[in-house]
Amino acid sequence: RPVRLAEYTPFPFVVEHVELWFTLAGAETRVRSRIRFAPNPAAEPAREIFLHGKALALQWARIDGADVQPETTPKGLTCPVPSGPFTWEAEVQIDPTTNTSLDGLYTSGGMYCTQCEAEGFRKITYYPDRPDVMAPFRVHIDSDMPVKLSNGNPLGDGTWDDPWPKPAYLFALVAGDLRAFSSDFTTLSGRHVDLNIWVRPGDEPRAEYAMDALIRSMKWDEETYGREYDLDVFNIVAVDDFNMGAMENKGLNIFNSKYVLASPDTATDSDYDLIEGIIAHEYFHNWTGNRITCRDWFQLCLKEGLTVFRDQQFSSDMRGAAVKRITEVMQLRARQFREDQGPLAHPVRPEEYIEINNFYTATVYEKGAEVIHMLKHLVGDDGYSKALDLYFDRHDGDAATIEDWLKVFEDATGRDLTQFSRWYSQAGTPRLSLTERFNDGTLTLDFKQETRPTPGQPTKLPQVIPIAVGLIGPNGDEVLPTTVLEMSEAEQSFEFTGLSARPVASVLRGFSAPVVLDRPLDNATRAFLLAHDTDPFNRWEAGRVLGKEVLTRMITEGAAPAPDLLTGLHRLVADASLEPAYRALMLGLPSEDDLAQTLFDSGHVPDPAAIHAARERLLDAMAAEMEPTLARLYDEMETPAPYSPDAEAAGKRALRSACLALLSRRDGCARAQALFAAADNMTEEMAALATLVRHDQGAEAVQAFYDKWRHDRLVMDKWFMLQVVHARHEIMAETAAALTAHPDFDWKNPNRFRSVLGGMQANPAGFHRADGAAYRLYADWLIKLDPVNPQTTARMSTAFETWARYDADRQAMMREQLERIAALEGLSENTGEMVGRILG
Ligand code: DPP
Ligand code: ZN
Repeated sequence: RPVRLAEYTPFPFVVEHVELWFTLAGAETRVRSRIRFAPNPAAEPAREIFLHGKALALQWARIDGADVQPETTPKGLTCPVPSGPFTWEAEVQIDPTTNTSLDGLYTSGGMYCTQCEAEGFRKITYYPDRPDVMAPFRVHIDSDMPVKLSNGNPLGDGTWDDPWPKPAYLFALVAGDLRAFSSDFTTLSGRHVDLNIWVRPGDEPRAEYAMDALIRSMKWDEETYGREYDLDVFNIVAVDDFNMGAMENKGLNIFNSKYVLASPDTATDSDYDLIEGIIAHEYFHNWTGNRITCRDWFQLCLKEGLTVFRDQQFSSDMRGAAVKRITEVMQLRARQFREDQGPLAHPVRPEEYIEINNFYTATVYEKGAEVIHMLKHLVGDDGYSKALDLYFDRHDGDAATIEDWLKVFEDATGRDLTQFSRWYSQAGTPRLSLTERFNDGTLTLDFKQETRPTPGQPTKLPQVIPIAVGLIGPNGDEVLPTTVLEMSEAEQSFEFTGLSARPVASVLRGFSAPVVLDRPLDNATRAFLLAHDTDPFNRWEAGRVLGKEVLTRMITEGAAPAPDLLTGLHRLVADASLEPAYRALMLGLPSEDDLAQTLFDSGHVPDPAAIHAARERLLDAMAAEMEPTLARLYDEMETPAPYSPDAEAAGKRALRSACLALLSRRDGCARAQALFAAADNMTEEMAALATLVRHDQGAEAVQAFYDKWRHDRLVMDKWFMLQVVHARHEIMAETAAALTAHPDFDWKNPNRFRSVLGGMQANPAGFHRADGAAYRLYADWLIKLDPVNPQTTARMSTAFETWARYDADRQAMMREQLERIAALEGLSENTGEMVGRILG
């Protein structure tokens, strides 16, 4: 039975204080609790209490010191209670050593750690495990582990006190043989904060970059949002077995070690970039998520959309706005548009769920951030600042809602956001179509918006769409700088008058709204924008759209690669006035998955092998057209030793790697062989290895890489993934199958599992091979993982969400696998819900 937003009721009690005693004793771990409850004045009075609890062996329970015998079920317990305040005490036994779900308290590589979001705390003790119940916690840890950590400030001897009321999902505990990489920070108002990143002995030097990112995040949040840290210590722990990227537990963030540990020889530029962004994200949650949390899980985007938006602003300040925006949009299209256009489409604020863990989605996170991006466009920078100040002022300490969030914008700016709020309730990506007219010095843009039906939402209402537009004159000069048009009707026209010649409009600059723009333009006009658009995002976008159109014609009409595209890209790549990172992005083509969706949208049945082949032909043509330039850039973009992860150096390496990939189509992989032998950093070592594998020249390098790195888990994840992603599509399934039989394929570790299975998804022509071999292999592994780790299984099932795009044979084969999974006895609710929704 689903949980519904409409059925929200407040909890009848408030929790005044929680005290927990942990005795960490392997399979016989004990948790004793003492919880002070009082009636909630904002709720109907209740004579009994319901506490969540899952897989707990209750030893005893008392209310106000007297033994009670609550009624227990697999989901929790119910117990009669006095009419006034009362103290609940209980002791449970749990077994973290066999907890492979990585949810609740579990062990990883000999250490104890927790993951409580969304509903893991109920596997630790009986408690009202819902985000609107907030309380201060004191925690005592009894264990022979040398390091014992929990939330808040240390009182010594394994005791921790967190004065800030928090929901149970922010609880954390860690105990293990750990070492700290330490530093400190003094806040604006003079609070001294000890900073520690806890890692396994020997890994300390690999935490240096994460610490640097943390300090920059703390400073940035003070300068940009006026938000200071509020405890005496901030701890981060790196854990090898983790379902998510990281978790923002109050004062004790827990991270997947992949997003903490980095050294030049083991981490790529993209790893450094991710570490910086995720450290910032979790830190920023301290205000947007922890101090102000969510009333219920339907409001997840309240904290996630906003925190993603904040970490994007931070990364943009650290690494350059244009490149950052382009990569955000690429991600959004790859994950969120794909979700929004398929059977899993759901609103940014969903209205029902069976398993909330299935809603940590690109829609809640990335589209949630885009909605804030639009809000900021609509109310301006000042309006946004005022609204955020009001939000922190008004809601500090609250478990808030999207209504609260929108209200601060209305109160701070005087704007009515009633229609805007549809962005939170309507699923689906709006399609914006544009036609243009020019008459007597007036340019008219006629827009239409349409959102197709999504599951449970057959009809859609018009949304408010901020459309940033600029006009470029025939000589390439900007005749109108960026202005934001506000579209709110289904069809709406905008006029620009007094123009002496017909300009070219640059539309949806900076990707001002998460929509699909459908604008018929000839190649020459697109090439003009590619050469002259003054908005760097749209300049890149012009190349992207042109690339998509050229590829579509190559696939559907057998056309040749268009010279407009080749010469346009060549000119840009050679333009030394543009940042290398930007030029590297220009060399990227639309992904195979993106092309499949585009073909489907225009009424074609996508053929994954044909898409792959067309893309290969276009890449060959690019390499042929640009060879001398690429060869020159390959040499010029070499970065001096020692390696530095900064954005400028990373940008050069990105351009160099892009050149390498194209040049290998001309030079028989000579450069890749040389680079693989000489590289002193993981970025280039991986770039070279990927190129070799792609050209079937990787066997020796793959073995050499293995011999060199087999001791390093994080590097081995890359080794597994790379071989699958870059395998020839004809043999991808066999490659993946062989890797899953490798002795180092520790499939219970989510990172390792994702390296092979995620790699399969990233090789669409291989995944959709006509004989269905990859579908079967993939489903076999989901079936194997589900009883062990339902959360990761459910998330990985999205590989099949695009089944409806394909031909009848592929559809039938994918559905057969989905039905095979759905029919399993004992299938988890997590996977059951996902598979059910995907099947429709
Ligand atoms: N740890 C996840 C995140 O930070 C869930 N809160 O987004
Ligand atoms: Zn988050």
